[in-house]
Amino acid sequence: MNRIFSGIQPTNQLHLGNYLGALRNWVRLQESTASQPALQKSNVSQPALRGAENFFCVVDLHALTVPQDPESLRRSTREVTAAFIAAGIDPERSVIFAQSTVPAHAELAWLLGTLTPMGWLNRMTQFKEKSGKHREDSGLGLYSYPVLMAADILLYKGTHVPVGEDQKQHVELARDIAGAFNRRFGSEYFPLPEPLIQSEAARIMSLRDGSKKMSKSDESDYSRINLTDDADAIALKFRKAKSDSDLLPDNVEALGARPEADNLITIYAALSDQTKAQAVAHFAGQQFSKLKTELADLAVEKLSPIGTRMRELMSDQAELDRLLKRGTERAAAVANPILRGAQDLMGLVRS
Ligand code: AQP
Repeated sequence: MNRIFSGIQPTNQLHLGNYLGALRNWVRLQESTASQPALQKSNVSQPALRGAENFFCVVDLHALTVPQDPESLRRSTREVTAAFIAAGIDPERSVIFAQSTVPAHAELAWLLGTLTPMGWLNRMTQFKEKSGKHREDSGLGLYSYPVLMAADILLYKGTHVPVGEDQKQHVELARDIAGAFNRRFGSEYFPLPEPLIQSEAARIMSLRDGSKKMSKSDESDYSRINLTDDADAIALKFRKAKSDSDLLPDNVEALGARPEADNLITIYAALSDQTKAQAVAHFAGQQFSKLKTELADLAVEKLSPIGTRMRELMSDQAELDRLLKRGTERAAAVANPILRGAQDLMGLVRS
């Protein structure tokens, strides 16, 4: 049985990078379990995932690896749930839940942590980036984040993990940990999960600095387009986006030396479902301002319905909580027997 697992941290509002790098792809994968053409549209070159089960998780335990205000975390958890649904994840066809409501995630993470050499974790670039100069003061949770992520995936015997380019290293670590478990306990218990990375829009960059990833935790709100931004905010942010003074090039290779132009062309191509080469051809020889204007119009057209639906969903917290609870029950029904199987293999006595 193929199982798709992915998650997003409720660390702040979701942005265009989360949408193009993750959410939109999840929706297409969800559709692909019923129809093959949608999968092809996602640029994911995988055999049919028909019949796969989808688990989409609000990974609140991961969010806690950096300091969170409790009230903001609660709000973001519901807001991210609303974003999943508003973007097109159907809570009936896919399982949507909050990570901390299925305690087996934390339990399996402990078990897997006992098998994970520190040398593997020392190689993780996200820890290096997030801990920065304060490595010694960083929490253990930030360091062991990839082990929890491995547990998230393996707890469902996940086979496919749609993520942006930035998370590929963590999925590869999950494969290594699954392999270590299987070798140690003499069984092919966990499948080796595969990252599903779409080729275009895998890494959307900050609007203020084309060398930095668009991120929820960037101090500047002008660095990202939030899914709840209104038309004026979207237009203003694209207008203020960093640019250069040259005309736009007529070939994709020339974008290599122009990170900001590359980023905006990538976003335009992704939102208009074109290849980058098609988008480049469309703007060849034009001013940067033309790209910004067309991009703003396109982004408003694609994102406004999502923002509107999110606001509607957020106005009925009881219904959101009901949907999350239902997701928790469905997730736990799959996760708990898999955790018990791992405990048995490891020799733990269960009452
Ligand atoms: N800029 C991006 N471009 C493409 N994909 C992205 N993703 C995140 N940023 C981009 C993808 O979104 C999914 C969820 O990511 P996450 O929120 O769990 O963690 P993150 O990658 O650390 O995202 P942020 O926005 O940078 O959050 P903070 O600032 O809280 O760390 C993943 O599939 C990711 O690849």
